[in-house]
Amino acid sequence: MAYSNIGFELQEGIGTITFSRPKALNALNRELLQEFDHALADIARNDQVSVLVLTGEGEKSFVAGADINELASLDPLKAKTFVLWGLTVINRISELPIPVIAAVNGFALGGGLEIAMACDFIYASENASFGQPEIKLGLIPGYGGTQRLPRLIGINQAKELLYTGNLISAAQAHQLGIVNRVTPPEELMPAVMKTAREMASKGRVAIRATKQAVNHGMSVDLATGLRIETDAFALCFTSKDAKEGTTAFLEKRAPVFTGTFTE
Ligand code: DAK
Repeated sequence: MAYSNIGFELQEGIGTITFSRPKALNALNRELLQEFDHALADIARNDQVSVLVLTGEGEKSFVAGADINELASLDPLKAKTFVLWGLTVINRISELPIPVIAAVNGFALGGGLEIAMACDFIYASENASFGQPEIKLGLIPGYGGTQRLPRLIGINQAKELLYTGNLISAAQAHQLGIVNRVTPPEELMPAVMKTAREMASKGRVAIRATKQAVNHGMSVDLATGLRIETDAFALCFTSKDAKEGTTAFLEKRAPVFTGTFTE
């Protein structure tokens, strides 16, 4: 599939998807979501991609939310179909077996913040801003904002952002725990790539097991979460990476992980 609303490149095992509708501040229209959906499905099947980075074209915006032109034309039935499909697309991010970093280079609003929150973590440039402004449109978030934001920053902080629709700066988002790291704009991608390379050098089976244990464990009680971790721990021993990692340590050399999800 040829893409015209996103870009994709793969270098040294690190895939980068760039949201690319700069005239609309990379707002999510149906076509962009279709392309994004397709790219995520491809990446899920591609053993060459060890880490995925999501970012926006230009210096102004990551994603300025759902395309308001399209939202304006919805009726209740279309709204439900559209939002369910969009949510499926965004859930693909958290379900990918590899780490996904959001490199937020500007506005991350509405669906943009929801995409970023579905990633494993967020790095942001100093000029980034964040918000769930749906309330100003007479709407509520449709792609997980009422659920992921309170889980990320706590119920009370989330309600204030959701009820006011106010935007917050990268520094405030960092303070609230939405963002892991804030950099000057020109240092954002180098910082993201450095972390991505560090993760790409690790065993992909162990990374996958970690992501599954954390994500599945967070939605259940602690005892169940600990059982999930136990099973994920045991799963690591089905891979040659566990042997390689422990042997390399004992032989005082760097490990070379080659395990795949399908071995
Ligand atoms: N959709 C469409 N076009 C957008 C857009 C958006 N979300 N955001 C910006 N643009 C367009 C502007 O219309 C403008 O286009 P032209 O006039 O040049 O043709 C261009 O991008 C540049 O924007 P501005 O001129 O406004 O630039 P400023 O720097 O002055 O302001 C801004 C930047 C990001 C503060 C402002 O553009 C803004 O407030 N944008 C809207 C942000 C927003 O409210 N986003 C939507 C969040 S709601 C659901 C499905 C999904 C959702 C909900 C329900 N169901 C199916 C039920 C999700 C909803 C959302 O994400």
